[in-house]
Amino acid sequence: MSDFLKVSRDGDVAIVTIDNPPVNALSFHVREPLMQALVGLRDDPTVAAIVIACAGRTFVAGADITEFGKPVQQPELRAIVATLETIAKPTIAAIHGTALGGGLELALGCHFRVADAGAKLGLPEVKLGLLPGGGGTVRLPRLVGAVKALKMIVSGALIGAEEAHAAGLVDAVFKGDLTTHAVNFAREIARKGGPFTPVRDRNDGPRETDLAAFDAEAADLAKKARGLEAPIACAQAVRNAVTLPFDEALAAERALFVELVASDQSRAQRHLFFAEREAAKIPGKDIIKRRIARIGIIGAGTMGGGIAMAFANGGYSVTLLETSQEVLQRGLGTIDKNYAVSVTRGSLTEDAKWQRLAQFTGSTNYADLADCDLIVEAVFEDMAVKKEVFGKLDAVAKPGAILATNTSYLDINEIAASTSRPQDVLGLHFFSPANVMKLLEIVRAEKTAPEALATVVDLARRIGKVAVVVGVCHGFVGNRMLAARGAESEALLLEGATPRQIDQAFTDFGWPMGPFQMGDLAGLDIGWRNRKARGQTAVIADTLCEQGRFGQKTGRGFYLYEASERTPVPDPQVEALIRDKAAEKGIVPRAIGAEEIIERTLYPLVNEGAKILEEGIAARASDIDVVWANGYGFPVGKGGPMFWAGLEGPAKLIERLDHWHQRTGKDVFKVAPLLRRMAETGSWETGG
Ligand code: T1G
Repeated sequence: MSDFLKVSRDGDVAIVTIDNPPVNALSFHVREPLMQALVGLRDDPTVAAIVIACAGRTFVAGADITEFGKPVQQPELRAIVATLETIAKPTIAAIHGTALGGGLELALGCHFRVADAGAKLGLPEVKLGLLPGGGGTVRLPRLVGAVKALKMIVSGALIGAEEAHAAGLVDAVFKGDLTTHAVNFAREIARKGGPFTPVRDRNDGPRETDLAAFDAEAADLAKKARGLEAPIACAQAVRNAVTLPFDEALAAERALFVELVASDQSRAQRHLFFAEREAAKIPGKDIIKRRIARIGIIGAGTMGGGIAMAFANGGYSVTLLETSQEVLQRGLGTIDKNYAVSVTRGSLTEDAKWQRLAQFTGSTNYADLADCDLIVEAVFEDMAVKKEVFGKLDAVAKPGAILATNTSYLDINEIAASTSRPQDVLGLHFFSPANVMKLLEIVRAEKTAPEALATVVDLARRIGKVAVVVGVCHGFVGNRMLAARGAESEALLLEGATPRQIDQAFTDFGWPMGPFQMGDLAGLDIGWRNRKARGQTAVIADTLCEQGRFGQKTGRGFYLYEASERTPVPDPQVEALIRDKAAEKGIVPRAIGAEEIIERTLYPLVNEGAKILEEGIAARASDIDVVWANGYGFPVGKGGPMFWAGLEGPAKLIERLDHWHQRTGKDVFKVAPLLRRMAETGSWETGG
């Protein structure tokens, strides 16, 4: 047949095996031989049934995303599915690993689907700013019902084989040799005889779709879209599936797909898809990774506890060390409570909770860390304290153990130099809550050994984190750029903007929340302590903190939190405080629009990113995008700050940054040479 597809026979059952590593994407070089094979087998009277399976670790994980935006090569997936539905003999998809996007759509073109017990199925196109373009929005509702299909397609979430079976998406679930099970299933079906109904003609879901309930569900999901077009299009396409004739709904799906695939949002989200995978690639060939089995965590506070949970959730045994039994028990108690919340929410079973808790060992003795392969320090953010801890670690840790610090700001070269093994020292900068946030900034210090780095990059993937390797500077990539983004926040307030106006400009841009609401959520006292440690001031935020207004945790910060602790209410007292401080500085307030707010916050963000690239603190512009999309809520529909700069127009950024530099003389507006070069070349390549 071809290098990417072979046809074999087991008696009168034909098995079409796709073999396109690493994830059997439906690239053109697969589609062409697949179409030929199906037509041939359809018309071969010696064939009683056809099984479609895949070699390697997964069934088809979708259309080939690298082909999007390029001229389409025929046959397309939907033509293959249409051909499948002309086959009278039974067709069976044998699903192992993942059946995603176009892969599930191919399977929906078959009369039957059987799955391995560990398989996952879904239509995650929405995460690429798309919708299923191979008939998934029209066929899936016919099997699982409109509301289930709506939830699956708008969220892009995957479901397991058992849930898929219960929902009517797969017809049987097997353990063991799936292809053999599928062939036996096919033979049995063929023996029983047809006719076999293609999914397009089935309606196994609830007879009548309660459109009012459907629309209410769709409206609810749309609220969470935050300006993303794909979720809305997905809901519309599924609604078409239950209100229009099949072929009309299919045509409507196509039109929506063509529109989305050409959109900036989808280009941005596809950029992030590949950027996340690129970020995990560190230079150097055949680096031997160290074996990691046991993890040690020093500090059972908010960060230490969350980090410990992240590793336990990844299946690792964890030794949690604290200075006293009392503090240790408090930390373990918080972990227990967090798992209990997950059980209550149904995202964890009671059994799983106890299994996780059994992976923890508490200690107050450094010697108990002697058998750990990786030790993460998460103690108070003070250099002297960190050095003392690393000194003790240096004495007890076994040779080859990786010693990591969770510092958010401090100089890791200095910490490493306080040990006899700087080659084993690096930063693992988790984001709070560490058991939830996906981003992990892995900080490579000057002497960090390549295999130590490669080991933790691999480990990050095993615990479900998105890793980005960064160099040492104050605040690394994320927090350093955050400081540049916030540099003008106070000035904007003093000159006339309100916290609500600035936050509104951010949420309109697509952020989950603006800087002032975020500050109140995280706690204004953290930034206050940092500024004091660095001898810096922020006249308004400092005054609020002096008044005990630390944000949500004290019921008031830049906003009031009376009714419910999470809903921010503008506080006239804060606005009066801002007016007073402005008057003290002789600043006359003026109207400030959203455009100016974005210029004075997000343009410096991009500019700082350019400086970070120039200094080699980040290896790729796309790494910076991954940091901001996974750690700081940068809208995925804009692809991250560096990708967004391309959409916004580097020339405009430079013109406005120059404007504000002249007006304020502030460094954050001083245009980085790389940004000027990017405006000429269109690329962030440093050429370094
Ligand atoms: N197309 C092209 N390359 C792909 C790919 C795809 N669909 N999926 C993965 N890769 C590459 C990836 O870039 C990486 O490359 C390597 O495979 C391993 O991936 C018409 C519109 C399947 C769960 O959204 O979610 O179908 O970096 O590192 O962690 O309706 O890959 O090694 O060079 O992620 O084991 C819908 C996307 C497409 C699923 C495996 N499908 N893939 O995870 O490996 S749109 C998806 C994944 C579509 C139709 C539409 C994951 C995975 P490299 P990996 P993994």
